[in-house]
Amino acid sequence: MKHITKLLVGAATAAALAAPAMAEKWDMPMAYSASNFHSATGAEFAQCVTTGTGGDIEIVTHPSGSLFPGAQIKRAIQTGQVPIGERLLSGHQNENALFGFDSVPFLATSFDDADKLWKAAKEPLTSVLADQNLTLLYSVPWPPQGLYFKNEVNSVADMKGIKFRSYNNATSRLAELTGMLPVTIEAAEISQAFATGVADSMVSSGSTGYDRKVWESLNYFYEVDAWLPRNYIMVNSDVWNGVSEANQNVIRACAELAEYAGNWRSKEYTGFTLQGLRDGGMTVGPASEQMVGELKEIGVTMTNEWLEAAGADGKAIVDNFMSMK
Ligand code: PCA
Repeated sequence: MKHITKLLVGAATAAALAAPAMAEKWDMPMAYSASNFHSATGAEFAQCVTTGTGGDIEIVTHPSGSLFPGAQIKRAIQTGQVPIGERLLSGHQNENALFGFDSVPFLATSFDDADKLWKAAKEPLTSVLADQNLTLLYSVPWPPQGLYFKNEVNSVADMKGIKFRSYNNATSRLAELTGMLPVTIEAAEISQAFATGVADSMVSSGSTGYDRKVWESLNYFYEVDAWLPRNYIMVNSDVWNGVSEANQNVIRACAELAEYAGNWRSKEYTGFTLQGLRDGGMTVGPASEQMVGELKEIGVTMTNEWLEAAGADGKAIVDNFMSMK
């Protein structure tokens, strides 16, 4: 925190001494509902930047996929259609397997381990993004992923033939390996998908089920703690390079605060939203031993597949992570 205070004070002084710059407005697309903790963290980050830069840069967040749906946000930033935005990078695993490091089943299953895995992955991921004209600002994990179903499920055999909502390659692969039928749907669209029977299950956090009131269609949430995927806030690098050093320092400091606050919120939101699912009428609890055992076997297959796809860089992340445990 000392580091942040120093940065903020230094930056504010520099901003006050500098000649007045042209005020810029940065639209920031975000894919998840306005009430979600990622969106709340993003709104605070935006306010921090707007205030900290003395209005030189005003960031305006657009949650719920209202400006761009999730799948289009990364490209929109890369091509300069928007200067900044938030994206679940594992949604782009087909571009580069490294983007899927946070969705490898049972590699990191707690907030502590997700934090260590992030420390191991941050540098290589930053450089992959830099090659794509993207500057990484901060990243916040979702709560642990569990399985949602309409009907009771106690084993992988019970999952056969169920229509499954996926949100990235890893979740589609999980569906295939459990005999389910994957269909990719953005979080913003899932309430309708479940209501109309396009899907009857998904893997996600209690948070997304709570945000989208899935108890209106689904009845069971099994805590599996399979992984904690992350959202990332990124800026177009050309835009970033045009920002004064003083304002870059302010933005970096706001990002550091946002990452800290977002982590904290994610933890708090875990228990709160699981209780919200219960209050909505869902049965919430740990998965059966049999189901966990079978899912872990599938996890081994998926880990090997990911390591093969991600090559030496992927192995280095996992080795680095293991050395911190
Ligand atoms: N919610 C997002 C991604 C992970 C999560 O917990 C979703 O379901 O789309």
